[in-house]
Amino acid sequence: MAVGASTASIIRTDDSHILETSSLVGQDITMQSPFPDILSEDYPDFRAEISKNRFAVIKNAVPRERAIQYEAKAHAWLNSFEAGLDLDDPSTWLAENLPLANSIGSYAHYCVAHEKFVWEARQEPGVLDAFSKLWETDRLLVSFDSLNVTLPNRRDTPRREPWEHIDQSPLRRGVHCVQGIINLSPSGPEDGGLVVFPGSHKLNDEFFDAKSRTDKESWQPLKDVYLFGADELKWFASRGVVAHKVCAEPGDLIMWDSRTIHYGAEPTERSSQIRTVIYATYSPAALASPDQLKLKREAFQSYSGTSHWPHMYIVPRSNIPLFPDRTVDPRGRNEPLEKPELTDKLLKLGGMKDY
Ligand SMILES: O=C(O)CCC(=O)C(=O)O
Ligand SMILES: [Fe+2]
Repeated sequence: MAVGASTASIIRTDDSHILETSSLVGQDITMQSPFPDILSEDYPDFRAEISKNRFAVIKNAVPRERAIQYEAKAHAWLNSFEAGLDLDDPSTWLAENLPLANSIGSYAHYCVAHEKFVWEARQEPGVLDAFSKLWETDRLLVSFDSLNVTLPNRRDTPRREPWEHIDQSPLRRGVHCVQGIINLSPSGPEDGGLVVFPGSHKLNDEFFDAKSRTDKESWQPLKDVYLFGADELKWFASRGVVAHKVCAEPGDLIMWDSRTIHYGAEPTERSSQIRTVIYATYSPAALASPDQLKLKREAFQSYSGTSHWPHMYIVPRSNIPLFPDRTVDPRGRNEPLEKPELTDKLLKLGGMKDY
């Protein structure tokens, strides 16, 4: 696994994920899955569904009433920045009343990845059970990912266009990462939520193998994301791949294979539902290299978020974001509003304590 990755050095940046890979260009450095057989349609539970469709909704992984409490905490967090914001009054839903979002419209700065309620949601037994079952171990790491609170029909900003992508480097082959969304608000057909393209994962290898050499040179082993252009999507569409909006209720856990093309859809103009989700992905701790674990620990200690990945592709985010004109946001934070209780479980999931 990870042939060549150790020769590369990570340059830390804020929102961009740059890896120096000049020494890798031109080599055959595809990395096979450490778990080629992890998904099978023979399982008697949600794993069969993930195997077949590459996504699944695990109902009530979090009891509904606790999900509603996490949603309230998320909204209180959003309200902690500007007095002018009132989530019941859409006329106040303006950029100047909101913290800075990242490139996908979610909140990754201000130590939010280490807020108490986020850590509590990540330690929900039903969520841990699902990932433990999937990976056949309870020795897991969790991602330090972002919080998404999407306000529908914002008046000050156009609706985000679909941004179809996968969250696995084209150099990685097979299942390396299964992502999770802890869903805290209703997500019906018109509401904001995950859109997946079932079956797309089966076509990725063929698609990427056919790409030209110059395209391939831009791929990086620890840059686990690939954004598809309109023409590229046509290639998938002509092979029968179509979009599917995943619907879910508060407390449901959505899981999907990172090789499945997907994006987070904005609520349509017919929805008035605020979308609130926590991104949380888990993978076996044994897969983390010492270098990546070191980065993860540094991120933990500085309350930083990283990427969607728990054990690799650890890209620490600054907690003091920059405005578009590159000036520093004075609302930047060095610690969460409410610190989590550092339980044994939390420290292990966070990579701070060995199993
Ligand atoms: O917001 C979403 O539903 C999807 C976001 C996303 O692309 C991801 O978590 O990888
Ligand atoms: Fe994604």
